[in-house]
Amino acid sequence: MLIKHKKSWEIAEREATPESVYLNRRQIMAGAGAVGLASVFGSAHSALAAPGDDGAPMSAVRNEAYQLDRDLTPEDVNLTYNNFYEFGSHKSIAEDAQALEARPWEVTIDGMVDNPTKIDIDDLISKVGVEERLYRHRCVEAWSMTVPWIGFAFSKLVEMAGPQSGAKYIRMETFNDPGVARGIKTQPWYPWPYVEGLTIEEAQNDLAFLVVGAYGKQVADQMGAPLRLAVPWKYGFKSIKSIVKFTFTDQRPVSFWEQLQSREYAFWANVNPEVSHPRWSQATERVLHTGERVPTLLFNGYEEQVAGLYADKQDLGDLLYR
Ligand SMILES: Nc1nc2c(c(=O)[nH]1)N[C@H]1C(S)=C(S)[C@@H](COP(=O)(O)O)O[C@H]1N2
Ligand SMILES: [Mo]
Repeated sequence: MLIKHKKSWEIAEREATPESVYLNRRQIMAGAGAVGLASVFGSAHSALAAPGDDGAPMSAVRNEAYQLDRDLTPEDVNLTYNNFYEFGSHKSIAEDAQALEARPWEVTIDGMVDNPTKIDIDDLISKVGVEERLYRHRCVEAWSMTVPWIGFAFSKLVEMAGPQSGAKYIRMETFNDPGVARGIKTQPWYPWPYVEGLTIEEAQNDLAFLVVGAYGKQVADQMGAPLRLAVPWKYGFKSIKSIVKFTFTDQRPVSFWEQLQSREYAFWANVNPEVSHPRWSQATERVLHTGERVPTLLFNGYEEQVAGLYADKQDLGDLLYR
């Protein structure tokens, strides 16, 4: 096992957890003890995954329309190399991220929609259904991996919401609890909560995927439990983790990274080997588990599916990543 997991009662953030929740969790853990948590929840998460938290088995039929041109990244690599600034500005946040309580989890859909709603993540999942898709994942830092995501087309959520005619964008927001994510407290200079945005057309593209699982399990805390975005034609920072809210709006959202450094992390953020990041080239990428350097493809190889979205936006070049 690569990650040394603390038992829930050893997690330092327990002081910040309301006593009732903490006790309830211990009782649940005790109840599951006889069965053996490792056998129930799989090796990678074992004792850390309290029932109903991340890591429970999740099955889904693979949608064969989404094929990879390279090997799948091993699960342990994906579980131990993460960007999730709420838990720290380095890659080894996996252990601290276990403090995230991914259940129960309420998702809010509001703004310019006919059907504003608050829905429990599991009700949402049973309402829309899930499938598995193999996607590439390319970070603006020039590393890449591939992931067997489980989730549902973003278009299903858009349809549920019923956007009003003036709505143009969807603003997404991550949870913002410094008691759970220490990095929020220790890095007060960041504009929490993490925010990202897409146009409604982007969200309705077939490739835009809302993720609730990976590797046949509920998506791990460090990967953005219980609900994250996967927009594989864009740099990884667009794929916001642990989403609590979708707001439909006529105002272009200003994302977390854009607020900090708009020259480096533009709204559009489409993967483009010809447009360098101000501080490095985007022509190639390092495949995480092999260490191999390979050429980066326009739209991360998804040009056929998404190029049409940007046909009238060639002038975005100076905003980076057209
Ligand atoms: N809330 C939140 N979402 C986030 C981030 C973050 O720091 N906070 N990092 C982003 C970045 S830069 C990348 S590359 C991906 C990383 O996803 P992974 O850890 O599953 O590879 O998540 C994105 N989503
Ligand atoms: Mo990233």
